[in-house]
Amino acid sequence: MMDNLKKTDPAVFDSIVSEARRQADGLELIASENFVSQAVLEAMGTVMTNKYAEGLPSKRYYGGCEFVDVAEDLARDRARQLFGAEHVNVQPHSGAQANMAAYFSFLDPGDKILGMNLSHGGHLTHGSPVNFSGRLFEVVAYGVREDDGRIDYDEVRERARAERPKMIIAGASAYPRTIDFAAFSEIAREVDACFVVDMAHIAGLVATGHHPTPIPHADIVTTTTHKTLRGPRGGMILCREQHAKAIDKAVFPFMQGGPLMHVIAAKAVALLEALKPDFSDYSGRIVANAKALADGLMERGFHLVSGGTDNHLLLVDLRPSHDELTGKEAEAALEASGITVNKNTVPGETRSPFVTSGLRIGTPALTSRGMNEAEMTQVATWIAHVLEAPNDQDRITAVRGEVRDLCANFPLYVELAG
Ligand code: DSN
Repeated sequence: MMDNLKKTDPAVFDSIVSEARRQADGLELIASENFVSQAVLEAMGTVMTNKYAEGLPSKRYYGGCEFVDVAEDLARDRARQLFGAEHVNVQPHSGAQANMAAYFSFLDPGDKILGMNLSHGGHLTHGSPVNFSGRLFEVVAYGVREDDGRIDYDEVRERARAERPKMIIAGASAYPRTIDFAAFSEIAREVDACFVVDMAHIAGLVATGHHPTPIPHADIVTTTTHKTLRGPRGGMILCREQHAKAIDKAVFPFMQGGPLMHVIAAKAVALLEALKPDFSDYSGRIVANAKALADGLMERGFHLVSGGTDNHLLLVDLRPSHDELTGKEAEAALEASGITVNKNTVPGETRSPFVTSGLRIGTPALTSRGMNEAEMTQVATWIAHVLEAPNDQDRITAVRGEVRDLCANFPLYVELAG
């Protein structure tokens, strides 16, 4: 496999093989990552990367688009079917760009938006001052309640009434609980705000009914395609027919040039996979695995924000159980043990975002490898063991070996990792 690449550019070839081996030999618990199928990988590595196709199927600015049109139409039709949406644009290169297009289909610079506080689980593009969203719009934020780590819908309503934002955005990158989209929608309607949902993290759960859908409640729904949805890295926007023109124009020509047709072809493949019954089983197992991991960690003394999880991720607040241990140190000790997670701020955070007091842990990728609750309990045991003595190199080496043995029982990309 990849003989031409190996010959032309051995350095890049080696980096790819090493990355494949890293993915295969370790436990991937970053909540936003997943492993695409071989079919999705194949679609991405094709001649469709050669084609310029500004515009939409049958309405392009270049000739020769008849075959990329087929792939894009398949992606759009399948996404509409999967999510029950009236209109879909599959061209955004990423979730951030999907959000930018969604905002600019409704807003002008300087308008006010209400989004979730990043340190409470929101996302950079929901109004962070270091992101375009915080630079171009006036931002007010809502968060979670300190005592139970849940979104405070009363606070959202109060803020919305007091601030009269032009847009409210719901969705999160580190929120372990079900989001009440109907409640958000009611608030948005009351203050005459446009309601946008960023369902990037939970898209696969939404597609299969393992999280309530935002589609009937939101004006616009954005997502990435590579998290729980298990497609190629990219973005997508779903909306009601009445917003279709504004969304399509905000994607192109406002925000992007040529779409990545090889990625759109791979999105079509992933969406076909997501329509199959076994994807629903897979999504259910993601949630069951997250619950098993949460239970395993709580039994071993860890404190989870909100006391558990309803979805694919959990957020560990290290302060009550490991007062001196930072998220940064915990991430490094686990990484050395073959367990990849990311440090994360927690509600009421007292450390910097580069240090943090928390860990975000998610189950989509390990579930794709076929792991189940028994393996999650084992992972919880290893995490507790390593974090009890994060500087103990012998302990880290021993766990690294055990992790490698477990991974060998759940092979991944065998041809690549060798
Ligand atoms: N970087 C993604 C995540 O990890 O949640 C969000 O964009």
